[in-house]
Formats: sequence, C-alpha cells, structure tokens
Amino acid sequence: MSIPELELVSHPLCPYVQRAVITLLEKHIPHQRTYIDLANKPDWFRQISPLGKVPLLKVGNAVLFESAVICEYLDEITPGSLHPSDPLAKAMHRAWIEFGSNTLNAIAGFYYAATEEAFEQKRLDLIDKFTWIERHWQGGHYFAGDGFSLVDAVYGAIFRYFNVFDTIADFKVFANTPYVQEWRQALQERPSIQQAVSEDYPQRLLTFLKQRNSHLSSLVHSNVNQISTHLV
Ligand SMILES: N[C@@H](CCC(=O)N[C@@H](CS)C(=O)NCC(=O)O)C(=O)O
Repeated sequence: MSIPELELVSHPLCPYVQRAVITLLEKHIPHQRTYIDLANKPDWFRQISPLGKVPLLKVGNAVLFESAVICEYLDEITPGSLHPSDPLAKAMHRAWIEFGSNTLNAIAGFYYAATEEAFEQKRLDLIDKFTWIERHWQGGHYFAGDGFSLVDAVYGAIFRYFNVFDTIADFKVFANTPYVQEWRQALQERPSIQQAVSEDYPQRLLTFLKQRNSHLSSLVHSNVNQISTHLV
C-alpha cells in the first residue's frame, strides 16, 4: 500500500500525540507535524477537530481523530504489525491501552491535586495503577515479550512524566513494582520513545506543572534549585 500524504496535528507535551509519533517513527513513516497552542486553538483546527483535541491525523483530505484509531491506521498501512495477530491477545492489548489512558487521567489528578491530602490520595491511585500492570506482566523486555507493540508506545509516553517528577522529589510510585520499573527503563532506551518529544520537553513540562496552582506546583517552586541540578 502506498503511504498517503500525512500531517499530524500536535502539541509538544501531549502524551496522546506521542503515541502517534512513536508509531510513525517505529514504522519509518514520512509525515509532517504541525504544533498548535491548545490554550488558543486556531480556527482551522476547531473546524476540523470534532472533539477539539490533539492528535489529529490529516490523511490527504480526510481527518482522523483519537490516538488509538490513528495508531492502528498507521500500523495497518505499513508492513509488519505493532499489534498481536491473535484476536484475544489483540483485544488484551487494546484493553491495556485503554488502561494507559486511565493512568494518564490519574497522572493529571496527581499534578492538579490542590491539597497535600488530595495529592497523597492521587499518589496512591498511581501506585494502584502500576500494581495492576505489575500483576499482568507477561515477562520479557517489553509489554508482550521482546517485540515492541502499541502498548509500549502508550506507556513510553506515560513513564516520561516520571523522569520529570523524579527531579522534584522521590514519590516512591514504583517502589513495589520491579517489573514495571524494568519496563520503564527499557522503554526509555528505545530511540522512537526518546525522539518523540523535543529536547526541551522536561523544561516545558516543569513550566506547565509550576503553573497548575496545585500541591505539586508548590513542590516545584520550593525545590527549584535541586530540580535545575537534575536537569542540566
Ligand atoms: N482520547 C483522546 C485524548 C486526547 C487528548 O486528551 N488530548 C489533549 C491534549 S493531551 C487535548 O487536546 N486537550 C485539549 C482540550 O481538551 O481542549 C485521544 O486518545 O486522542
């Protein structure tokens, strides 16, 4: 199948966009990327985005939305597959991708929590999410053994948050999930995951976190010297 002209409408911090970028890189798909300001969405974007969210994939004159749909489309128009072929295994992968979106909501709860008590509850929610994954660990380098899959693309973007959270304080989210910790490490070394964001991602994320007016924002403000040592 020949690859149509592709344009990914993106935002530099969005973990859902990263899923699509990782898939594009894994499958060596030529494409263009356009970044928009989500706080000030351009009119052309509002007119083509049914949910007002990124990522969008423009395929010639057609527009795809929802990261899971975009990743599967990219996977299907190129040789090889980042999904298992067995229907049950594929359904399980889709389920854990959905769990990844749920984990992203828990991460947002963590960085938006206004009080120390709420923050602690969100930290426990995150530990609970990763404990579920630990219990379903299938062994190997990646989620399903040694082959990289779309599930790995999803969690690569999730774990990236913790590289920045770790510079703020030790929140001990992975203290009792050694397999998840190994998986996190393996994903961090994967070139597609490294290249899915720009070099200034950590600084951009810190700026975003600082501006949330949350408990985590106050930790960023009070640990600013220690954080800059980690990030240089
Ligand atoms: N379910 C969507 C979620 C995408 C999403 O939440 N994107 C965020 C940025 S990370 C967004 O565009 N938010 C803008 C808004 O909600 O106004 C997907 O998987 O693509």
